Amino acid sequence: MILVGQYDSPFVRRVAVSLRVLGHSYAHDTRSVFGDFDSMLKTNPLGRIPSLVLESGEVLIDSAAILDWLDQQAGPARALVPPAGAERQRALRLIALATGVVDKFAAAAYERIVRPAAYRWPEWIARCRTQGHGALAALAAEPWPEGAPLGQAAITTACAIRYVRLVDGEEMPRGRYPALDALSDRCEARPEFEATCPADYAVPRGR
Ligand SMILES: N[C@@H](CCC(=O)N[C@@H](CS)C(=O)NCC(=O)O)C(=O)O
Repeated sequence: MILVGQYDSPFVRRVAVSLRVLGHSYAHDTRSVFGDFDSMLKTNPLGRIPSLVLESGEVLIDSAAILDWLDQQAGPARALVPPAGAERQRALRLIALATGVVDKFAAAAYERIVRPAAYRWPEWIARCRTQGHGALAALAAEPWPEGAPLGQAAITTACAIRYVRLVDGEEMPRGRYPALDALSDRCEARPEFEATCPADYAVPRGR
């Protein structure tokens, strides 16, 4: 299998961590969605990451669809999202909040970093951050028991926390959400997270 996309994308990273947790090995294709755009369009017509190229040559796109495939391969006993019932509903809610955190802080980051300064819209940045913090506060209010088996809700939330700290660190100093600090610390200490830790955020800068 080949995982396409760099680990500064939390969507790529949650797939990478899940592959490792489930015991898959993979090659890593680190083309950039910005620097290698034309080439990326040939892998995914949307020009987005992540994609997962299977041994058959089939290309799965979108992290949710890739993670669904991985859970199908793992079977209900090992799947990272519980297969049914209230536990599944809760996991899907937390995952929606965590991916929403990424969507909102990414929108704010693109506005602050990628868009040329003359076109930036401060009220939009503030609105995105407010929405992101709404979801972070909701995630922080959830129980994240130490010693619980690592599931997709924790993986995606930890990837989202690291991403916010990478792109908008002043918005999430340690201590603002102590429960999320603890979850992040536990996850980031695991080998699957250490091996996929993004060093930097690589997007083109506006002027
Ligand atoms: N819903 C998609 C979102 C993926 C996504 O937003 N990827 C970003 C990187 S974090 C991307 O490819 N951005 C480039 C673009 O959309 O032009 C998923 O879960 O895979």
